Amino acid sequence: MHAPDIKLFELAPTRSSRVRWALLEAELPYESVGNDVSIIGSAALREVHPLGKLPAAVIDGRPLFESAAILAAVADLVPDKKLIATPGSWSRYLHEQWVSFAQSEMEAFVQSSEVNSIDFIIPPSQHVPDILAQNDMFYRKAAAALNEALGQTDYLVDNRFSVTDIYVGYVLHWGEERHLLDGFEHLQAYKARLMAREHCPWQAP
Ligand SMILES: N[C@@H](CCC(=O)N[C@@H](CS)C(=O)NCC(=O)O)C(=O)O
Repeated sequence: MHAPDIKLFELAPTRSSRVRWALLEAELPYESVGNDVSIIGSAALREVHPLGKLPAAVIDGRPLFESAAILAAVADLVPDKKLIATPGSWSRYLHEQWVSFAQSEMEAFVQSSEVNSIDFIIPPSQHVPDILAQNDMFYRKAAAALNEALGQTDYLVDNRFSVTDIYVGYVLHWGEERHLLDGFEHLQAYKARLMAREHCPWQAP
């Protein structure tokens, strides 16, 4: 296999850390572009991501955005590492299931809470503070279901660490900042399992 040429637009604490972690697990070298807040919305990033958001990647000259898509592309580059279920297998659909679940039922709500409480994305005059309690309620509803699932298994797909866990783990990491994992012992144990891994880039909140 030729070594793929990979550029990652990133900023350490953001969702781009998912991709950084996957690249470290994959042992694939890459060029880090940005790692400074000025990269967000820049002309260079907009050439790869239409909204100028992170992460974005260029793999062998082909642009790709959305952290879930980039994780899958990276993991598929190194099938021997088994960082994602085989394409076409039922396990791959379980990967899609948990990524979609985490994205739509959990991440969307913490993202909305963040947008409505910091002045970086939109000015405070546009904040809707009343939305925060509702966001927390929806997040915790989904977190309860995930907590139950993780009472049965250490990792989400085939009980083996994969990029599915990197994707979902970040959603938990984010929720933990808002104390949304309180009372969910299986989620806390899972999060601790992920944080104990050598390449996990996240710091305890
Ligand atoms: N669904 C996207 C989210 C991308 C996203 O919103 N990234 C944030 C950083 S974590 C960003 O670049 N925000 C800047 C902005 O909203 O202008 C993904 O997972 O890649």
